[in-house]
Amino acid sequence: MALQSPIPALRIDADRLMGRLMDLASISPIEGGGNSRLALTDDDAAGRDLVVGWMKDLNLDVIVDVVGNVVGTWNVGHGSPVMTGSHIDTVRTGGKYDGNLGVLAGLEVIQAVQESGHIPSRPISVAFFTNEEGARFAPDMFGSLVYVGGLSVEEALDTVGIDGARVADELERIGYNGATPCPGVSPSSFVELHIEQGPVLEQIGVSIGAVTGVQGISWQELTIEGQSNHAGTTPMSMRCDPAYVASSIAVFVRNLANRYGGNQVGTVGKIDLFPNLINVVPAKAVMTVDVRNTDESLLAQAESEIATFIAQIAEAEGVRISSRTLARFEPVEFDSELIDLVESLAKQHGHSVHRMPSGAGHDAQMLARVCPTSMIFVPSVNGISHNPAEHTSAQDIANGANILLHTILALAEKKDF
Ligand code: HGY
Ligand code: MN
Ligand code: MN
Repeated sequence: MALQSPIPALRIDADRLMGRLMDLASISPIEGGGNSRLALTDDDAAGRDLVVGWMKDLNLDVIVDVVGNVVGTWNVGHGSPVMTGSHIDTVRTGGKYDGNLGVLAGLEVIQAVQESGHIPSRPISVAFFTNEEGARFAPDMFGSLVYVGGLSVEEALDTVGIDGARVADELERIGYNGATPCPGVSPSSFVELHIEQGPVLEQIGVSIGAVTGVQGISWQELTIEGQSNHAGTTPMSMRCDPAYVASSIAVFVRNLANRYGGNQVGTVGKIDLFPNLINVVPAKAVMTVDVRNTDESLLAQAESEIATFIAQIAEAEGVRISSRTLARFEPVEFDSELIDLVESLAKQHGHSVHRMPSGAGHDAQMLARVCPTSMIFVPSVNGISHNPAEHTSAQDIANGANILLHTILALAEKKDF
């Protein structure tokens, strides 16, 4: 029998949800209307404190685990909880909605159900996971990966960020070095509401994305060591120039992604030169390569081609290149029954709906390791994200939150997980 919401007429309080989104967005605002709350910074801590306060206002049982993941649970019914949530850390030039929407919509769902007087058959949890972005500490989906047992607590706590800070020290400094052990409680199911962060839904004029899975992700850091020298006196034939090599790798990655086509993407988002001066051939370059594909064999092939190019150009230019893997996650398929549920609820509510994979990484891809999981997407205006201009309309936000509401309510009545 297909899953159904027990109270289909219920709706979330859209104004209350928008109010909380704007309150959270008022913490560490940046020019252009976005946010900068890198994981485990004071700004992240301020956001955490605000959301934990809202969880406590709803009388949720709030736990903080050993890597700072926070889970608020409405302990009603029986059995393992239906869980929703996302993240509230942002990239340095983040928007208001990436991650924040999933956490605050989950909070709103619980409050709307509490106020309706309906008692779900299962507990309902809303979580925010530590360092989903991976921008300060790699890998991304860091906290949810530890939560599901995919990264050891010891390794996680010892992780050092791009600024030299250590995760354990930062957790302690901001007061989120919790006591609850990881791996955490496996929910009966997990569903995450998130902005699409891409152009697809807007371009096809569809309101809801029924997310089928997440593409594979490969992150590596390359350290390129050459010969620092004088920009004016050093003949071109004598140069071992890390900046030239880093730039060549960036061009190669771009051309490879265009050559593969399809879902292949490739990004060089970070190149640091040392000493980074106008009249010095650099001694060193440190750069990152992010390549992704929905097809694991193509992703592996891309990694192999890049490795071959790196070896060739290192030889030709006479530089030494070392590589460090920062993240490597294979593509994830979500649960077909949950995808069907999201799709049918969207149609029942009169929305157009489109099945699609996620180009961005999400905590849901980690929870999918331990329970049936899916995601709900809402459109991103102009497909913009990881940018202060990130925007999703209030109507799309309300649509997505109402589909999340009834997805959670239906899953809370499902006995045979
Ligand atoms: O990189 C990602 O896809 C995510 O935003 N962490
Ligand atoms: Mn996100
Ligand atoms: Mn993000």
